[in-house]
Amino acid sequence: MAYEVKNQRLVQWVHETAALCQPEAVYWCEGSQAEYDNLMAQMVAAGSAVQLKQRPNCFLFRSDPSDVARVEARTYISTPGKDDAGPTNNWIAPDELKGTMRKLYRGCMAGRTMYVIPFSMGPIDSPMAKIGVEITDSPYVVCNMHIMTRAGAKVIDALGPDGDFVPCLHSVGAPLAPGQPDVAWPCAPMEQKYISHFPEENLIWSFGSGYGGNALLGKKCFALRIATVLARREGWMAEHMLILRLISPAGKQYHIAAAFPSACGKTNLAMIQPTIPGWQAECIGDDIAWMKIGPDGRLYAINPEAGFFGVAPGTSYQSNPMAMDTIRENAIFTNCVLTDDGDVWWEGMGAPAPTHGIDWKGRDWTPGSPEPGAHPNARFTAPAAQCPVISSDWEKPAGVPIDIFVFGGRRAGVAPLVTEAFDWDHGVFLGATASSETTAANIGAVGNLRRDPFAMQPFCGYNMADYFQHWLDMGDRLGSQAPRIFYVNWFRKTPAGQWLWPGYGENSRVLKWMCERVDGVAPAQETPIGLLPSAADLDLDGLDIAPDNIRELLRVDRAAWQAEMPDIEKHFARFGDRLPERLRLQVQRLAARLGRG
Ligand code: OXD
Ligand code: MN
Repeated sequence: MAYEVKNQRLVQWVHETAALCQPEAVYWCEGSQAEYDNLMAQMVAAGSAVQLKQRPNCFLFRSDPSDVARVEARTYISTPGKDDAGPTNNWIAPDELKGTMRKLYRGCMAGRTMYVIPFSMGPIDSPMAKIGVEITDSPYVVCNMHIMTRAGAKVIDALGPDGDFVPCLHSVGAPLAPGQPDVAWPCAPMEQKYISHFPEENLIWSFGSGYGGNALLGKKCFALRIATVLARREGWMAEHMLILRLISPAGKQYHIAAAFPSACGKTNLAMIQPTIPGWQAECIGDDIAWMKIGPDGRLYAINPEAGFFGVAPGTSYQSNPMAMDTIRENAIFTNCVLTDDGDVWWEGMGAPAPTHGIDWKGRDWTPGSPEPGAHPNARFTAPAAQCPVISSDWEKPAGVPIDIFVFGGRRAGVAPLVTEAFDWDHGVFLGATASSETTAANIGAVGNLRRDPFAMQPFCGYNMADYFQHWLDMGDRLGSQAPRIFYVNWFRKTPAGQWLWPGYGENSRVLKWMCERVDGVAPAQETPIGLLPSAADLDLDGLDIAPDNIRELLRVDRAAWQAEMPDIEKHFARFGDRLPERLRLQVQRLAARLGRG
C-alpha cells in the first residue's frame, strides 16, 4: 500500500470484502499517472485494450456483446418498505437482496486483483463534495474512475480517521479457476446482474456488468441514486443536469442547469457554441449537478464529476466540436470502430467511413456491412479539464449560482420550442410531466411517448412523489431567489418529417430570451400552458428560417394539449395519494386554462 489508511471503518470493510470475494491480490489505488499507465499497459498486453496510434494516450475497449448499456431492469432500490422506493423503481427487500448477492459475491474475484479506489465526487476542497470508495475487480473501471472522479491518495487524506464514505462494491462476476485464461471483457449473464442500492445504509452493490453506469459507481449509482436520498435528508438537490455559463456581450454571467432524457443532446448543449454575436458559453458539467442554498440564499451548483462519459455515435465537428477536441488525447473509447491506421470511428462522426475497420464486436467491417460499426451506445471517457470551453470556475469549491433551470424532451409535435413556467410550482409541474419520444437509443418501440420526470426516472433513489415534494420544499426555501424554470423542445418536425428548428449553436437564441426574462427586459405572452415568446421576442438575426416555421414552433395547439391531459393524469395516478396536492392543483389549473373541467 502506497499510503497509510487511518480510517478503521474503511480498513474493516476492505478486509471483509476480500474475505467474501477472495481475490488473488488487494491493491489500493494511489490515483497517479504511473498507476494509470501501468494498468493500461497490462490490459493492452492481455488483449483487452488497443492503444490508438492516431491519438496520444488513447485506448479502445470492446465490451462483451451482452454488456453494452445501463441495465434498468436489473437496477434495484432496496428500501425496507416497497413504497419508499416508489412506482418508478425495482424493489427487493434488503435482507433478501443481500442474501442473493452475498452468494454471488462469494469467491467472485478468484484469480483477479481487487482494486480499492478512494474517490471524491466534487472538488476535494468543496464543502459540497462527498467521498466514496469503490472496490472493483476491473482494471478498466479503475482507469475510467481516474478520469471520471478525483481518485486516490489525496482522497484518503481528506477522509482522515473518522470521515464518512459511501461504500461501492463492484464485481464483474467472472471468477477465474486456476489456469483458466481470461476473456477480453469478463461479465456475468443478465440474470446474475444486479445494480443495487441500499439507501438506508448509503451502500451500493453492483454485480455482473463492467459497463458504464453499472460499473463506474460514482456516477449514476452514487451521484444520483444515493445522492438524491442524501440530498432530501440534508436539504439540497442532486439532479441529472448539465451546468453551463452564458456570458452576454456586456460581460454578464448567467448560469443554467438543464435536465434532458438520453438522446436529447445534453452533452451538445453543455458545450454549446452560441451563434449570436458577442455571446459566449462555458461548460461546467454535462450530466450531473449537486446544488445547495448558499449564504446569500441563492442556489449554488457543482459538477460532482471530473470527466465526460459521452455517447460517441452522432458526436461530430458539426454537432459538438468542443467534445471532439476534448477527446483528442488521454481518452478511453468503448465499442467504437477501430480503423486500420489505428484511430476510432463511429456513425455520425462527420468523417468519411474507413474503407475497412474492425467493428465493436471485433469483426472485419466495411461501409456496406449490414450492422453499424460502432454500438449505438459506444462511449468516450475524457477529462473535463481537456474541454476547450471548460469554465475557469468549473472546480470552484462554492459552485456557481444558478439563474435558470431548463427541462426538455424530444417531441415531434405538441410541445413548443420554449415555455416559461408561471411560477415555481408550475415549473415543478413542467419537470414532473417532462416527456420524450423514444429513439433507437432507448428501450421500447421508436416514437413512443415516455414520461421521464426531471429526466430522473431511472435515477431517483426514493419514491418519485416524495422527490416532487422535495422540489416544492426547495422552492419554498428559495422564495424570490429561486431560479426561473423553462421547458424546451428542440426537436419539432413538420408533418413531412422536416426539422422546424436548426438546433445546436442556434439554441443560444432561446437561451438569450431566457436570460432577458431573468433580467426582466424581454416580453412574454401568456398562454394556457405557460409564458411564450412571440417571434419578435427571439433574436433571429442572421438565421435563415421560414416565418411559418417560427409560427409553428411557438404555437400552442389547444386541442393537442387537451388530448394530452389523460396521459398526464395517468402518469400522476401512478403515485396515488403520495402525489403532492400542489401538483394535483397544477393539473386542475392547466385543464381549466385549456377550457375543460
Ligand atoms: C448517461 C445516461 O449515460 O443518462 O449519462 O444514460
Ligand atoms: Mn446522464
